[in-house]
Amino acid sequence: PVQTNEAALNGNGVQKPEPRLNDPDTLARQIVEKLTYSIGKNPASARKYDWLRATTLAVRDRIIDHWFESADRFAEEGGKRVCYLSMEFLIGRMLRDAINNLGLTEPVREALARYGVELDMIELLEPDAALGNGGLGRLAACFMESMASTGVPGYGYGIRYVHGFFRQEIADGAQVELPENWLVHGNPWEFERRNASYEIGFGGKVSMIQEAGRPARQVWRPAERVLAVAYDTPMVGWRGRQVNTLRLWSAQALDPILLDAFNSGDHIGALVESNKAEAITRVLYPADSHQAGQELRLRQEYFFSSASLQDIIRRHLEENDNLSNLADKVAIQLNDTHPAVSVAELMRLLVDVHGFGWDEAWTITRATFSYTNHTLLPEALEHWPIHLFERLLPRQMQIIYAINAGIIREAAQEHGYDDGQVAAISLIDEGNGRRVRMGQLAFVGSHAVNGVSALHTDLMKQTVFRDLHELYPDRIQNKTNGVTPRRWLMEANPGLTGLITEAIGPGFLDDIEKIIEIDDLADDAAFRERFAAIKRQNKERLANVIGERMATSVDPSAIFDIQVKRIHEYKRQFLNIIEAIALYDQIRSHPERNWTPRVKIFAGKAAPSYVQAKEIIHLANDVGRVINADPAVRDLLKVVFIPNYNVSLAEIIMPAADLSEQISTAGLEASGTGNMKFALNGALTIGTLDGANVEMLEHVGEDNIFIFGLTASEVAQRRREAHSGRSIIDNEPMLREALDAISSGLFCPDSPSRFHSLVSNLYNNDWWMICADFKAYWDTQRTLDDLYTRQDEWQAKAVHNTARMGWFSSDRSIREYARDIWKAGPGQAG
Ligand code: KOT
Repeated sequence: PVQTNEAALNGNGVQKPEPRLNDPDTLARQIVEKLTYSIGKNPASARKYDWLRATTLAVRDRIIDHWFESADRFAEEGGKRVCYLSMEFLIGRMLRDAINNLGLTEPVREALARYGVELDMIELLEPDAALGNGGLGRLAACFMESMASTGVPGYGYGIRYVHGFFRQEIADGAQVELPENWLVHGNPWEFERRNASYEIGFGGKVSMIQEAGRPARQVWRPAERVLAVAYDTPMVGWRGRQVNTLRLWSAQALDPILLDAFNSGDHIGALVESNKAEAITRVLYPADSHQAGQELRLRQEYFFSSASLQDIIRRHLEENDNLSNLADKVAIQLNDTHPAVSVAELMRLLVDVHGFGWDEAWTITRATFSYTNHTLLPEALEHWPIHLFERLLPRQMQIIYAINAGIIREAAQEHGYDDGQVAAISLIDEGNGRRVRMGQLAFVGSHAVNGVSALHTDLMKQTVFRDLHELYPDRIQNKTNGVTPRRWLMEANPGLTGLITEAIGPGFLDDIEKIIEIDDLADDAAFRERFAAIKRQNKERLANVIGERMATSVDPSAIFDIQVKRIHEYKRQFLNIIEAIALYDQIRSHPERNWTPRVKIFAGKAAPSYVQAKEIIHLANDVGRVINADPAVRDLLKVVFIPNYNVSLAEIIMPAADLSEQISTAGLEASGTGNMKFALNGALTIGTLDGANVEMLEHVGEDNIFIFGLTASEVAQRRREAHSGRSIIDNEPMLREALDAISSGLFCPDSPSRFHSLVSNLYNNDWWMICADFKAYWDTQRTLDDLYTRQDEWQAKAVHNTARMGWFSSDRSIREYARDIWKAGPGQAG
């Protein structure tokens, strides 16, 4: 019999593993143990990929210890939990983040070095988990990390897409989309939880039933049912103090092989059902800031909302007698309207399944939910055709009508609303073919609604939610976005992190706002030089990536002027390209002038169906090909488009920028978060008064940020006046010549008319104010050229940027949500 050590037995008589030590010897031993017994290789025969897997498994063991401790602590404390419902989590690679937060970076590096394996090299082999499109999904990932780091018991709920965001290649200058396959080699970070699975219904009928001695109630009998199966991924907080859970749902057929069909020889028929079910979680929709109106998308939204709510309710009932205190124990945050059907689904579960009266259920629902809006763009606001909604979710549709009737009754009886005012707040848009407005549903079903920057929140009150804001004036509040300093400073920029640690000690690692202590060092020439030397190294690293991936050489002493983000007309990559062409033209016309060398770097994906965005990508590539090959510019200007922008590429790009382009048409970028990552890493910003740029200006000071262009209210004014670009172009020779160059086919001799519609849109309309803002943008760029020649001044401003960006940490955002909206987490009564 196996000898058990008394001291190692816990209360249940179950043997507990020895605590794992974190020295290089122990780590080396355990990594080799994983290599041997989990992977079946010995150190001599192991390939790089085997070492990655073995290291991941050894690190994972330590995470699991902390994970159980956190779960036990939450259960013991009985405090309020936060559930973050998001269709997207753009996590990126996980190993470096986990190792960093556990404080294992150096010991693991040393352990692997003993076998001649480089940690930095094997980290690159991990697939980049791209379960999101851009800003909204990356914010969810930063929030998960910050909840674990600030002690909030946070649970992420989302979808386990088999195929994440598509891979982008550039062929002859154009975007090509290829399927992404992050799970092909398995995923060591996830744990399938077969015991946490729920039935999700679609379609069918609703009927009233009357049982003896009970009130009549509605019963939904779905025509189709699929199974949602949970996969859990641990999310490690700073210093491993807390490990939270990201629970992603995967769709499976209830009966994977319908035995009847199979036995009768209909193999194909048997598999159709399971294919249809599994299609729900097969692929991430790649449309950012544009509603994907397909039925499958609505199925995805309901699927993960219902599974998450059933899970939340089940856990609540394991710990409580009934659901009447749900809102005291759980806060549910809706990340945009993608999970907004949850409002109707929770009502259904409370009323139809758990027997609550309507009014009490509504009180519980509103107290439980809160909703974050991430865009004001009309084309991105979700509104589902009633006929589709009704066919797929008949009972939820009835509930939405009933919620609407209640809101309208209140508005008419208590506030004297007339028909026009009622139509404005209604959950049903009667205008174009009757649709359910998901933003309105999320708003009325929540006790708090927030925007993601101060400007965006103000504009929400004035535009999309003007009428609901009038009816419920206390509901909207601001929560400015933030980014996690662990991934975006410590891990992406170890050089800068080391310098700051030497200068002010490690306190800023636990409280990033202490980074302000380097502010005075902007006046210290020796410090500035070291700061600049680190920037130089990071630029060399990026220059190497550009050289390897694209066979283009760029000079790290030039200004690295970078715009990386989704490609969208409102983000105005086109304005940046036009400026590059104008500069090209000026350099050729005035070779005698003292031009400051510049490398313009672009990266980002276009939605596959977004024609103009794809043309902009094509233009950037075509322009780069011509300019980079022209000996007349003598390396004074390069234009580079790096393919396949993702989180891992961002980690190399952010630390390497001198200049960050945040040039959206004012009023249209809800917040931006790339702007924060760049500035934290010491880039200066050229930007409009839009989104969080406004607050960055307040924090870094007007001498340290370069603001140009129309304000949001000026943009709105011009749009009302039916502004067009023609007269501006006629009076601005540099702009006209740049546009003429594009139209002439200079950059696309193979297909000279390729960009005609892009250019003619500027003449006829200029909806995005590219012509209107061109001159101010050009002038500001030339000011920056000049400043760059005075390196002392430039670097002092760069230091001020890093020093003053601490407030833009997602730890600060999360603490505000916890205090003002969730009433959960450290220091809250909950
Ligand atoms: C996409 C579809 C519908 C509704 C909203 C979106 C959306 C908005 N996706 N990403 N965003 C961005 O979210 C970021 C995080 O709040 C913001 O910083 C950024 O400005 C939004 O564009």
